[in-house]
Amino acid sequence: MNRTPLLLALAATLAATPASAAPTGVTVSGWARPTVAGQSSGAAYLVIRNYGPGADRLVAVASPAASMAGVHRSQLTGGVSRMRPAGPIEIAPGKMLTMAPNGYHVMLMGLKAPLKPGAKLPLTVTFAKAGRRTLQLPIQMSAPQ
Ligand SMILES: [Cu+2]
Repeated sequence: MNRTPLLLALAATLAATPASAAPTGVTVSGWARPTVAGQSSGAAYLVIRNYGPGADRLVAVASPAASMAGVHRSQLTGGVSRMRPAGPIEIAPGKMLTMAPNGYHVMLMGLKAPLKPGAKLPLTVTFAKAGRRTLQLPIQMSAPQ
């Protein structure tokens, strides 16, 4: 098991903040891709870190900006990219899940308005143990650096 990237990230966080503010449990960030007028679906990508002592599971996503949202996984099959519902995703303790184009993504269906670059996408993410988090994801062309 390779824990180095997470440990480095954790060490950087510990250096920057008092020990009492060190992350525990699950942290979530992410971004969403802009869409154009007339585009009814879009995608958002989450970065989930599990600092807790036990595994947790991403069980649901929802957004007031779309009539339906769900986690999908894209996979190349015979040179063709297909996506299907991912089902609950388990994040083991000490692990990080990074969603990205052509992999796991949050599929937004029935967008009520275009996702404009520079605006925010409200998204609620539910974990089996950590419970519900409400995020305001930046809308931009590519993942934050
Ligand atoms: Cu999808």
